[in-house]
Amino acid sequence: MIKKVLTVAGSDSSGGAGIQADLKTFEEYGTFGFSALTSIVTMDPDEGWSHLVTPIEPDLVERQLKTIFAGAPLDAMKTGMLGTIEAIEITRKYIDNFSMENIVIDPVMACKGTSELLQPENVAAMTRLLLPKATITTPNLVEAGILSEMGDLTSVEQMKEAAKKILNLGPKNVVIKGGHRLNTDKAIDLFYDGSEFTIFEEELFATDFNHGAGCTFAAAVTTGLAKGYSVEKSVALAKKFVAAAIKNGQKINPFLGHVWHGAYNRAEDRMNEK
Ligand code: PXL
Repeated sequence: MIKKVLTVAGSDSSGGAGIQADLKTFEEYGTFGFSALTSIVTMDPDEGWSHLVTPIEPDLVERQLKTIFAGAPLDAMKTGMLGTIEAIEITRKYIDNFSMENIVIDPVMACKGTSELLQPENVAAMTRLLLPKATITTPNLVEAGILSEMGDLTSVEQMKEAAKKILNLGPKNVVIKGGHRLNTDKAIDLFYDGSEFTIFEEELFATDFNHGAGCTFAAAVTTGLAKGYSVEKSVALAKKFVAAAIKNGQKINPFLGHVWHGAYNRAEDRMNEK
C-alpha cells in the first residue's frame, strides 16, 4: 500500500517552500501527498520581492481537512505556516479526532527575505496546541532561540540547552538545524530524543540557492516516518535528501534560487525518451 502523507501549510507561490516543497518531497519519497492550505504567500517583483501572506478562511481550512480525513488513516502529517489561530485549533481537532501519529511540527516563523516574525500569536497557539502532539519538531536556529526563549544561539552547547527547553514544551524529539546560520564550516544539526544528543553533519554548500530547504527537510522527515523508519533514521535520511537538494539549487527568478527537490533521485532524468 502506498503511504499517505498530509501537509497543513502555506502555498509558496514562488514554488520552492511551503506546500510546493512538501508535495514534491512526498512524491520523491514515493508517498501519496495530501495538502490543506492555510495561507497563500505572494512576492512582489516590483517591490523588491516583498512577501505578502494571505491567510485562508478557517472554515475553508476545515473543509479541506474534512475532505482529506474522509480517506483516513494517514500514515504521517506535517505542519508548516499556519495562517490563523483558528487554523491551528482546527488542525489540533483533526489530530485528536483521528488519533494521528507521526506528526512533524515545523515551527515556521518567517520566510527568507523577510526578517519580520509572522504573527507572534500564531507562535503561541502552535506551541500550546501542536508541539505537545509532535513526534518531532524541526526549528532552525532562529526559531529554536525563540521557542527556548534563549534568543541568539551561537554554539552547539547553547543548541543543546535550547533542545532541552523545547522538549519541555511537549514534542517527543527535536532537531535544531544549525545550517548556514551557525558559524561553522559544516552544516550541523542537533537531534535530541530526551535522553541522548546526536549531531548530524553535512558539507556546507556555498550557495544562496537554498530557498525551501527547511520545508523540504521537514517534509522528508515526515515521509520517513510514514515509511516506518525510526525518528533518528528519518532525520538522517532527510539530511542527505536536503543536502542533495541544496547542492543542486537552481536560480528560479531574478530574486532568489530554490533547492531542487528532485536532486537526490535525479528526477530531471526521468521520462526522457531515448
Ligand atoms: O520558508 C518558509 C516558508 C514556509 N511556508 C511558505 C513560505 C515560506 C517562505 O517563503 O512561502 C508558504
